[in-house]
Amino acid sequence: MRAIDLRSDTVTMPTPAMRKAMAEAEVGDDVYGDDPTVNRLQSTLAERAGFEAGLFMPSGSMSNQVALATHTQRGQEVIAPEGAHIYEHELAALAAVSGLVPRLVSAPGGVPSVEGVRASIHRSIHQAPTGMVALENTHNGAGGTVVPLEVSRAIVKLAHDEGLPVHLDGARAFNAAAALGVEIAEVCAGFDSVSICLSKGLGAPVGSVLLGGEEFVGRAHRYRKLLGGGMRQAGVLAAAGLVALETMPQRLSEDHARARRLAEGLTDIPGAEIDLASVQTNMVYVRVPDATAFAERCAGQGVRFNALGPERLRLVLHHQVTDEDVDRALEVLHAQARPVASA
Ligand code: TLP
Repeated sequence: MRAIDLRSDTVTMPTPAMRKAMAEAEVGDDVYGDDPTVNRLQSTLAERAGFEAGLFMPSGSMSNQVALATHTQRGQEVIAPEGAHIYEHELAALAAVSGLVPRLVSAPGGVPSVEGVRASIHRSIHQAPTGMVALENTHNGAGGTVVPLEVSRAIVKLAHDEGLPVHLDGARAFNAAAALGVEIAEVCAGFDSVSICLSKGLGAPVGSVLLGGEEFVGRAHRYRKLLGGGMRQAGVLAAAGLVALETMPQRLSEDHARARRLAEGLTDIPGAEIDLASVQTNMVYVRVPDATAFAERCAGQGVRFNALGPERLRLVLHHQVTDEDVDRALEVLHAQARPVASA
């Protein structure tokens, strides 16, 4: 029986339309700016999201780190919400590559407060100066939660009033747009740069696009090269990204509906705790007593998901997971759950 893979939306395979577009892609040397398909991907997403320019990147991590490097100077602080991917999951690249220090702000449900950001801005001679603010929407570490637009707009305004640039890790910005029922440009409005991934819920095999103004993207180009991200005939990959942009955003709400059904079906598992309010897009986080052993038992029954800590599971929905898969996942998780030992 086919395994059901809920480890991440990064596990998705390219669709037949993507593979066809890849085979037929017109290409050139993108380090010289000569790849017409890469250029089309960059301008298509930039226009749709409301930016002057875009830069195709091999990964979301590189896209974020190039943005941080381009916006800041060494020795500065980056204000970010607790649990931010740029800090938790990018191997301290912000320190190793750009010489930055994170200043994490409390973010219940993935949403930092304007006051929290304001209180974290440093100007004193005794402290590392604040160089920029970074937000994440949806917020992966909080369960794929959506940052309300009024909050992100207020934080962007505060940062700009303070003369600070603001980057959005919008790896799943299309999921945020789908959950909010708005266009991607609204999620991105006001930010100085946004990184959008094509290889998560949108299903392309590789890539992310860093969006910003012409001048910013011009400078970002240098850091992409510095990090080894110049990709030559990358149109083969960009072609899949273009198909992803055309065909996938409109179906993300199906993943969100399946995530909700999965979450609701898991609430009665003995010993499991789910905060249904945090299930806003395509992720379900569950607290269980022995997460790793539980995940291993379920993997043995063909349902794969990640244990993120001793008591935390993450299950991620994506275009390869059907309604029947959700039913089967529910059966397996119920069957493999162990009753909590009574004291
Ligand atoms: N997230 C991955 C893992 O790294 C945790 C996942 O499975 O969710 N920003 C956000 C918000 C992300 O969730 C990710 C990937 C990235 C950036 C980095 O993207 P890649 O993997 O393309 O470098």
